[in-house]
Amino acid sequence: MQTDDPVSLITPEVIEAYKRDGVVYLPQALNPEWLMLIDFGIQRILNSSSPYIQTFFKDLPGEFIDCVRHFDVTPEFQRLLYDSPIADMIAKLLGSEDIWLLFDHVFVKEGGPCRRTPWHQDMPYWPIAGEQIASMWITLDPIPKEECLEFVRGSHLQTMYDGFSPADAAEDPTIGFYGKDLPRLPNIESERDKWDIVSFDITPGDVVLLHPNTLHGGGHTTEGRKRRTLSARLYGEDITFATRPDSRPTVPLTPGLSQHLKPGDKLRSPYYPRLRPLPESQLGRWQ
Ligand SMILES: O=C(O)CCC(=O)C(=O)O
Repeated sequence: MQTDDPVSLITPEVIEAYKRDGVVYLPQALNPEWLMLIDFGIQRILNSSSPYIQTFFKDLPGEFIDCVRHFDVTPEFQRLLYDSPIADMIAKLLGSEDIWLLFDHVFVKEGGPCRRTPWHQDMPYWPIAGEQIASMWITLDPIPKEECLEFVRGSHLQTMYDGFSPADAAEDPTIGFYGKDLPRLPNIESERDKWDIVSFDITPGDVVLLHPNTLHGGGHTTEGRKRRTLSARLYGEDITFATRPDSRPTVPLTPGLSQHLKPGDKLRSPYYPRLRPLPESQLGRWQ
């Protein structure tokens, strides 16, 4: 049963565990209203002709669909991210009264067995630096821990590696995204016992708070299983613009970013809407 006050789940112990482990599992944090909005939002995106949808592993019966940043065109996600407890939970977790949305990220695995999401960190793909950042990983379907996202505890405090290259992932999941300046990913899957890997049995309503420098990889899905996930990436006051190796664009595509910001500037852009305190523009709609 869900709590009436999800923000109260962010206890001092949870804040401490997030800082130490870079990952925290919170059972039954979100009620069915918010899950329904995510479901409708995902359906809207998948039924659209958005250029920000990609399908990986096209050679397999199961599809792995990745959808980046649909907030502006998905009213369900607007209501979810402005009105649900998500922003308040992350504000408390990060100790920042000001909270912005970096982007919404949807992952769908369905239609048959689907390969693992390769081990990676998110931080190398994003043009940011700072501490006050978290993703809330919310899956709509019940899944056993073997098919859940898996995490290397404490790895957010260690090396930032290159990302994996989606086009090469089936051949070798350690081939670099940028291919320069950052160390190549270790092959975690081939030496799992050397890493402190955790994952969780998921019941709808459960969420995982994930630091984007934590190494994580998604379990495969088996026949008949479907996994629909929203990762909401939110950040606080101390996050600044940072550059990455110049061989590939960062995620999400943000027109004007390097024209308006220099490395070290606070990350402020119309592409990253403020969620807390609720912006004047949102209050204005109610007057
Ligand atoms: O759900 C997955 O398989 C991948 C999720 C992921 O990489 C993320 O949320 O950052």
